[in-house]
Amino acid sequence: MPKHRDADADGHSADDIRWMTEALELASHGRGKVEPNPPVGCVLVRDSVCIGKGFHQRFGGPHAEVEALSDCADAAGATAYVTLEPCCHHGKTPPCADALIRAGVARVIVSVVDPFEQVDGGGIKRLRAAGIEVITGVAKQAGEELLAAYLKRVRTGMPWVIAKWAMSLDGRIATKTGESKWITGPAARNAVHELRASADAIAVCMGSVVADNPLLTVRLPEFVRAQTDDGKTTNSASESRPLVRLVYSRRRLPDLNSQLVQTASETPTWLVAGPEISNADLAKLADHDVETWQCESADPVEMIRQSLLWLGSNDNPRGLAMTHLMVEGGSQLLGSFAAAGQIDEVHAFIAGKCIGGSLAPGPLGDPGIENLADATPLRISRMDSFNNDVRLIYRR
Ligand code: AOF
Ligand code: ZN
Repeated sequence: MPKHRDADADGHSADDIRWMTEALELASHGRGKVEPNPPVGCVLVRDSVCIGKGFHQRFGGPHAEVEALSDCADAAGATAYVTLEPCCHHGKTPPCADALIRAGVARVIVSVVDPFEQVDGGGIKRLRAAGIEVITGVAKQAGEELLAAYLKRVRTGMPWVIAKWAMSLDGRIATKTGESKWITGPAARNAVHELRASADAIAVCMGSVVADNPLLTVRLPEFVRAQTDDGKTTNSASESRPLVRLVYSRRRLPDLNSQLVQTASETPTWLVAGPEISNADLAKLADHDVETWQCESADPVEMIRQSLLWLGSNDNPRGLAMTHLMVEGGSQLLGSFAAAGQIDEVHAFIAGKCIGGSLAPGPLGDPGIENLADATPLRISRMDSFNNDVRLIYRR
């Protein structure tokens, strides 16, 4: 087949890439609302004109293809640009592949093939069997970038891990006396609350709980206003998916008077406990509505691996797999996540201050790496500034 004039390296036409880019933009509006489902967008095109578009808007709601088909009177002969392979299973909604076949579309262009075991190429097969032309891998890199968290969970059973830290220009997260409030300014801290609002859980270690007695809630005006029917304030962008506060504790337990334990009846608070912690101590926390999960291993790397499998499964206390875990610290916990090879994305906030001193800590604690060749390569994905602070987002 001759390559299109403005084709990409895989031979996909510039038009196909342009419409898929639009579908990806639409899909991104579902981020934070559809999880653990993937954000998906769909654009219907005939004679180079968009005749319908839609995206998966909320967990349990209609899929992108169905939204787009209901946005147009007649899709016969059209090309459907879908960011993820159309599904072929009866889940919460009937198969999208069947809906596209019934609507009489002529071509389906897909960015990413769905690795979900109930789909996994089956949607494409069904479309082709119905005589529809299917092309896959269009704008694949951008598609995989948008679906990164979904793809990780489906392939490994674990949520995508975002490590967040705030540091001085010279890479310290506190002074040598431990003072860390505040390194960055209010605008940067607001961005942290926005990030929290789109995550499933925020993880901290016991060191942070003891040092800071944190509340770990989302404090943004729109969330403070969002009250549930029983008068409680919500802690997330999604009421069905309230933000969970997750404490990693190998030996020490949080004080029953800490802010976290005292508010556990209102805001979900879970504890990943090491094997040495007694059942009696765990029961005391359970009496305060803290959900506890004990790991069989005391090895920090193994604790992280096993806890991620627990969080990413439907067997966690929420009964719904997590896709985005944010790790806020301390440096010991971040060091263990790094050692486990489980930091997928870094949000580093950098302030215009220098701290200095060999005893002032950096963001990642032990064990660290010995050789630079062992560092996990991360790619810059975004740069923002908040007054005099900057945020760098790097991804695996
Ligand atoms: C599509 N279009 O817009 C989405 C798809 O829980 P359910 O029934 O909504 O099914 C979730 C699965 O459906 C999810 O794992 C993925 O395979 C697919 N999501 N498929 O054709 C969409 N969101
Ligand atoms: Zn579907």
